[in-house]
Amino acid sequence: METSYAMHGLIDKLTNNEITNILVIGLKNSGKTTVLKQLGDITSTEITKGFEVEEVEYKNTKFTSFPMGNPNFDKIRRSFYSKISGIIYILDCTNSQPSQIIYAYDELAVILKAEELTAKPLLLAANKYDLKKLSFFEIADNFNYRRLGIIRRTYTQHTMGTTGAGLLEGLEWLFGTIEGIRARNRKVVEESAHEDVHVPTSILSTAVAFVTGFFRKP
Ligand SMILES: Nc1nc2c(ncn2[C@@H]2O[C@H](COP(=O)(O)OP(=O)(O)O)[C@@H](O)[C@H]2O)c(=O)[nH]1
Ligand SMILES: [Mg+2]
Repeated sequence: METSYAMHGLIDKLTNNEITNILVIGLKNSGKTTVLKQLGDITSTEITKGFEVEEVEYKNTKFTSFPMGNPNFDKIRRSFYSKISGIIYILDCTNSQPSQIIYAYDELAVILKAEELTAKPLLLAANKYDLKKLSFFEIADNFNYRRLGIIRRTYTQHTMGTTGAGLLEGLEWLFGTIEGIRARNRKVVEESAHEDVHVPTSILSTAVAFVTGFFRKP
C-alpha cells in the first residue's frame, strides 16, 4: 500500500531506532481499523468479548488502537499509557451533530486527564472528510484545546481512512514533534550530566580544602 511505504520511510527517518508507541483512540465507527490498515498489517487481540485491541508494528514503532466508551476497559488501556510517545484521536467528521462532537470531545478529555499522558502530542485526525467536512473552525469551536492540556502540542489534520489521504501529513507532524521532544530531553540530560560533574567536584574540593586546612593547623 502506498501510504505504508511512505510512512515506513518517515519512521526510518525520524525514530532513530527508539521504541515509539502511538496510542490510537476514537469512538466506535470513527475509522480506527480503516486508518490502521493504511499503516500496515493489523494484529488483532480480543482481550475480552467486545474489547479488541489492534496493533500495527513496523520496526520499533507500534500503533495500538483501543476502543472507547466502556469504563470497564479503562484499566486495560491505562496500563499502556506510560509507554506512549504520541496520541492519534480519530474523529468522525460525519458526526457533525453538536451532541456527537461534544460526546467525542468529552470522551477524549477524560482519557487525556491521565497523568502519564500529560504533554504527549495529540494528532486529531478529522476523518471521513470525503463525506462531510467539519471545518477546522468548527472542530476548534467544539474542541477546547486549552482544556485538553495547555502544554500539549496538538495538530488537526483532515484524513480519509479509506484512501489514506492526509495521514502522511498528520504523521509527519506527530513524529517530528516526538523527535523534537526527544532532542530537547537529550539536551536536558546532557546539561544535567555536565552539572553533575561540576557540582559534586566543587563540594568535594571545598570539603577537601577545609579538612586539609584543618589538619594543617598547628
Ligand atoms: N467515506 C469514508 N468512510 C470511512 C472512512 N474511514 C472509515 N470509513 C468507514 O467507516 C466505517 C467504520 O470504520 P472502522 O474503521 O471500522 O471504525 P472503528 O470502529 O473506529 O474501527 C467503515 O465502514 C469504514 O469503511 C473515510 O475516510 N471515508
Ligand atoms: Mg475497529
